[in-house]
Amino acid sequence: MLTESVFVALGSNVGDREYYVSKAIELLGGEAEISIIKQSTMLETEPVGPINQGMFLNAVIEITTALSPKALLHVCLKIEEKLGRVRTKRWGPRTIDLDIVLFGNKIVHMPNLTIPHPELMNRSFVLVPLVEIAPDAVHPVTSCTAVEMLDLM
Ligand code: A4P
Ligand code: MG
Repeated sequence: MLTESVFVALGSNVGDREYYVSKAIELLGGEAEISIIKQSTMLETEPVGPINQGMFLNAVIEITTALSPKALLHVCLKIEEKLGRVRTKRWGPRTIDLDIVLFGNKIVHMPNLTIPHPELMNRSFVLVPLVEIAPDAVHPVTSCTAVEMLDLM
């Protein structure tokens, strides 16, 4: 049963960014218990954070899934690992980041998983594509919609 409406943010700033974002979406959709519902356009964004790095390509997708948050995180980490692997002897830089932004109205505080994503309200590179596909998506803690969160920035 596919019940929960979940939003996943994708970001890439290494290599063929468009390929990595598209491939990650394809791999998520290929999972038996995940259906892709909507996909935002890919936005080129300035890197946020302290490290001097290249421009990002960001997107947000809506999925439905029967997986638990923990099981979905496991799938995301598996896809990151698959796409992040450089075909040399050692691991290269991360090519794709998959963040679970919202998971229905669930609130999760586990050692390795926080939902809603703690930085959601501060990140236009997530809020802009989220507003594009789900302007009325609600943050279960603040009750703000995606549009309101973007307006508050
Ligand atoms: N984790 C906890 N909560 C979650 C969640 N809701 N979704 C844990 C996914 N993972 C979650 O490690 C992330 C770990 O966080 C996971 O193992 C999981 O157990 P990581 O992805 O290896 O580390 P990271 O991505 O380097 O760190 P972090 O803090 O997730 O970085 P961010 O916050 O993702 O920032 N600028 C632009 N323009 N666009 C970007 O996409 N991304 C970053 C990375 C920085 N600047 C950016 C962008
Ligand atoms: Mg991350």
